[in-house]
Amino acid sequence: GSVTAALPMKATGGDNGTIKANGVDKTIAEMEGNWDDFKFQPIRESQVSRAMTRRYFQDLDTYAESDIVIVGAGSCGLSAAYMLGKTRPDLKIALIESGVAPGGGAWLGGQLFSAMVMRKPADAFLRELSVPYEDEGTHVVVKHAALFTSTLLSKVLSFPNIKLFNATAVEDLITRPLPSSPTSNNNPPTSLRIAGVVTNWTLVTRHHDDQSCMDPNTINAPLTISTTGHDGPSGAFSVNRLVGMQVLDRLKGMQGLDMNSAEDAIVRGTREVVPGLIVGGMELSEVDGANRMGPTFGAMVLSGVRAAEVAVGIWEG
Ligand code: AHZ
Repeated sequence: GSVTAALPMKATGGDNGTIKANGVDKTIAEMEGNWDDFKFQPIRESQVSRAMTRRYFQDLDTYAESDIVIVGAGSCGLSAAYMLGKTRPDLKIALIESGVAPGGGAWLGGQLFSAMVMRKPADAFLRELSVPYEDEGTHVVVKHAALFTSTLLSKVLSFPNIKLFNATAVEDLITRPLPSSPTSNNNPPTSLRIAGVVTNWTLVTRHHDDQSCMDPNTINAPLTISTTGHDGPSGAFSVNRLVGMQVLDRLKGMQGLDMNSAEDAIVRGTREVVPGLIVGGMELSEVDGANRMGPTFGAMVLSGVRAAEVAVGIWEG
């Protein structure tokens, strides 16, 4: 039908759409005061279904081969996505978030309080996003963490080369043996590279115990950035999997809270932990035995910035 026909799809991802009025489109001011004979444009239900499913399945097709997969859309993952979306519009970036709502722990400060603290120099990232803050000398304060997270999220979602797949869990990693590490029938490779992720609807991932035969989907990508947070019901996913695969001996485990050492350690430690897998944010504290920092978010955003920089460096060889 004519309504669904005007959807340009590019190989690098969907088109961002348009918000240009065509001259006959009403303004809000024209609607105000005229509600008695108010009527929406007509629609057939199938048009709604097709508008959603066509785009989604096109995205699944497009991003089945991604350039970079980011696992976890918390403050670190979103910051990495923002930097990659901005600096490398030529790359296809899939952002996989197991929750319905992206943002991880960044919708509130600590103990359900609203304000978000960032120690300097992470205030540079707030200026980059044009998020207003109060300057308290060594640190800055955003009046509500949701202002930071929603602004970051809206910018990330606006990049044409980033697709967020939410309500989608990464439930395994795709691996390839490194040339120096041949497989035998009895032994797993001693070293391997990560070559993408295995995904499933989160609702399915949570029901593998009581439903069988619900196999996953996959995304191939030469680089994965894992930012799934510290250990918990679903955190530290990729690094725990590396231990399960005997690629890492063990995780040192996140240490107690020390803001001063914790934030520096996470930013400094952000790196490619095994070939093809960069780890950032609090997931890294589980690998390195770094302290936690609690409700101060500068290390999360700068770890995201650094993870993006590491990814671009590897990409460019
Ligand atoms: O839903 C998770 C969250 O949004 C998502 N995630 C976890 N496992 C996943 C999987 N597949 C897809 N298998 C998955 N998504 O990853 C996101 C992690 O966000 P986060 O805010 O927990 O992590 P972060 O490292 O960006 O920020 C952590 C901030 C801190 S510090 C801290 C402390 O010191 O106590 N606590 C938090 C929450």
